[in-house]
Amino acid sequence: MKLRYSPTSPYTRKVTVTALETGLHDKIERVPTNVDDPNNDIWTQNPLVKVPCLVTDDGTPLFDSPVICEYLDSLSKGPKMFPAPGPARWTALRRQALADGIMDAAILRMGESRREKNLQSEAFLKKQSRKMEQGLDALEAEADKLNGPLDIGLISIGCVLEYLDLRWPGDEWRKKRPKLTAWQKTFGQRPSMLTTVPPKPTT
Ligand SMILES: N[C@@H](CCC(=O)N[C@@H](CS)C(=O)NCC(=O)O)C(=O)O
Repeated sequence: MKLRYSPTSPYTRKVTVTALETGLHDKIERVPTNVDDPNNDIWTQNPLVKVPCLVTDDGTPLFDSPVICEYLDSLSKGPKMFPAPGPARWTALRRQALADGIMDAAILRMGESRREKNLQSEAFLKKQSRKMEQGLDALEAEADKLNGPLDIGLISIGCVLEYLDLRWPGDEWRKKRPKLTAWQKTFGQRPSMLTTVPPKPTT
């Protein structure tokens, strides 16, 4: 399998952590991918031209991160990151959606904040910032319960929190969120998290 990725993508990190936790990491060749290069294969493999994109051994491209993670999970002969149908599965999928939604808002906000000042929409920036804050508040509210067996919900939360440290350190998400802070401190010590710490961004 080949994984098209960019080094700071939090969605890619979800996939890599899932691969490590399910024991599949060695089966994946990693291909750094510049989505802005129209000659890059990503343009034919993912019509949305986004990473991560996993090309399976039979050449099928899979996207986006929830689909790739569930595909890897289906191959896992060891631990499973997607619980069987039932309440635990819905909880894990909801948490994944919440964490991914915070990533989406953080990325949209970053794109907007990089436009020339006179083109930026203050209302749009505030809207994305509010989504991030509300998402984090929701995570703080259930931080006491983030202690079950490892699953895709917890992986996604761990990845989004460290992505905010990378891209929005000035937001200081830990302020007023002591339970989530404590949870992340422990979760971030997992070998799969420690070995996937993203490089300092250059853009
Ligand atoms: N929902 C997608 C989001 C993927 C995504 O937004 N990836 C970013 C990199 S972090 C990307 O490739 N952006 C390029 C673009 O939007 O043109 C997923 O979960 O994989």
